[in-house]
Amino acid sequence: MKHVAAETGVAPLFEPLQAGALALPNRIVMAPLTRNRAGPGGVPTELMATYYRQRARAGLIIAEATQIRPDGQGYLDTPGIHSEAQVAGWRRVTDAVHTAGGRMVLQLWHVGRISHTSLLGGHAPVAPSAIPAEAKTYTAEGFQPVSAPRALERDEIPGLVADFARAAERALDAGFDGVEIHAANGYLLEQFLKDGANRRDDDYGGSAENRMRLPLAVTEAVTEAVGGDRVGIRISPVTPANGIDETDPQPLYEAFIERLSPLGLAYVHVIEGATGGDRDYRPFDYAALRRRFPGAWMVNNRYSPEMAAAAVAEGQADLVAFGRSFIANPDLPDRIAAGAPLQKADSSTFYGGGAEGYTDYPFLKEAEAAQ
Ligand code: 8OZ
Repeated sequence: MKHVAAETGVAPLFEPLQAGALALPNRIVMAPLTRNRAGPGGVPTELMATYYRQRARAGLIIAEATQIRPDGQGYLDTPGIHSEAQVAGWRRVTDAVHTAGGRMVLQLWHVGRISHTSLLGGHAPVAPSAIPAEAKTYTAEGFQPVSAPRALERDEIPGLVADFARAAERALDAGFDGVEIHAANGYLLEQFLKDGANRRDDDYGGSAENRMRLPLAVTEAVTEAVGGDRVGIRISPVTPANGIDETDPQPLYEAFIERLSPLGLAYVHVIEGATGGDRDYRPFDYAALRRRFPGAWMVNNRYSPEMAAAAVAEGQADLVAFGRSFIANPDLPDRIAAGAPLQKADSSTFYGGGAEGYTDYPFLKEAEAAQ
């Protein structure tokens, strides 16, 4: 396949890379994708094991966002990593992926204010400040506006940090090769970072230094728990996802990356522009972030294979995460190597349901055989 890749100009995507402790055979990463197919109690299912096993040809699989504790859940049927049953369920998934030759990290998630009382035993979501988001979430009653949050008390913060670290330990117990901290897309850690959601007047709000304090404490605790070389972090400096906003993202994120750099992280994963939307949503100098980070640099948001190969060849990125293309093409790296056409993802089956639109996208060989 190597010679075909060279002909199509995508060869840079098939150079191996050591990212911290993660030995990656190619640069094509499966992005974390919420699919709302966990079983009762947020336990990963056999069907999820099949779905991820099918995608084991990725250089790295980032498992879907997974709540670190019950109040970190914001949508129906998302998986957790806080109960023994969830750990056992994930163990079946990681075994399946490893047996198929893959590598997989778990995305550690707390939604903060992006939740609904019906998912939280009647309680209000927790957030840096009691400011409701202009956003909807998916509940047993369908899409609903998120519930008004309450501000976390200062003395609740150490427990939150410890719960992230414990979730990271559980992820390794469940067989994951590492973890990715979800600090993007308007969820809890980004709510602390960005001034549109954080109006705290203690040492976790106000200045950029103060707003970075919780995300940094979480990253340090997770790093202490499992080793920085097994930790990545996902950021989205300018996204408006889930009603989030920041007045001055450039200096905030430059300072954040400078503070992350000494922790020896395996990678930083950046969503460029508006999540799932306009890459040029707001001007931002991503290269200025990259210059400040010594580890692997992963980019995401609507990359075609050709754009991805150019980004790697020109040194703008080490790794490229693909979302929609990995939903619709389980063997995406093989298709890219062969220059084969990509199947299109059906958005009506993204969230919830069963095997349809989940484990039934054909592999290249099946697609050819069917013609
Ligand atoms: C789509 C639907 C629900 C959650 C994110 C975890 O945006 C998500 C998510 C995406 O990071």
